[in-house]
Amino acid sequence: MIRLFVALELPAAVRERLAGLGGGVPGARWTEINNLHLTVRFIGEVENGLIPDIDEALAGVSAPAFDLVLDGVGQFGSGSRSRILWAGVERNEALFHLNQKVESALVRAGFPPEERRYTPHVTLARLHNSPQERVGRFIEDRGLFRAGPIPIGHFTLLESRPGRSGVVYDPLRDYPLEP
Ligand code: 3AM
Repeated sequence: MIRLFVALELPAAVRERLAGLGGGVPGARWTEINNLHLTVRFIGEVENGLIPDIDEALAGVSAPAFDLVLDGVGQFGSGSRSRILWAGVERNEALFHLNQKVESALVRAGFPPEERRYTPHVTLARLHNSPQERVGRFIEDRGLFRAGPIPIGHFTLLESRPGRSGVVYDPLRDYPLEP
C-alpha cells in the first residue's frame, strides 16, 4: 500500500517565510520546512498496483496555470481537540477549478469521491492542548501575512510515508498546467 495526495509544491522562498511565522505557541508541532505544501486532493492509502491508474487520471487533467496568493493565518478546530494552524489562500477560482478537475478525474478512474468541501490551506502546525489564548494571539499577530503572487505551472502527486523524524513527502510526478 502507498499513501498518496495531490498538492502544489511551494517555492523555497515562500516556504522560508511560512516557516518564519512559527514559534510562540505551546503544544504546536510545526510543519518541517520541506513539507510545507498546499493539498489539492487527499487520496489516501491505495494498492501500489493502482498507481498507473492514478497517474493516467492526473495526466489527463487539463486546467490553466494560475497565480496563488497566500493570505493570513487561521485555525481549524477548537478546544482541546487536535487542531491545525494554517496559512490561508486568497480567493482563487482557478485553484477550485483544478481541485474539481482532479476530483472528477479520480472518480472517473474509480476512486471514491471526496465527501468534504475543499478548504485550501497550508498547514503550519498541528496543535496539541495549546492554550487558546496563545493560539488567538498568534493568529492576530500574523493577520497581515501575505505571500505571492506565486506562479503555479504544475501540480504534483506525492507519497506520504513515515520517516525517522516525522512524515516525509516524496514527489512522484509533476503534471503541467496549461500556460
Ligand atoms: O495538507 P494538509 O497538511 O492540511 O492532514 C493531511 C495533509 O493535510 C491530509 O492530507 C494531507 C497530506 O497528508 N489528510 C490525511 N488524512 C486525511 C484524510 N483521511 C487527509 N485529508 C483528508 N482525509
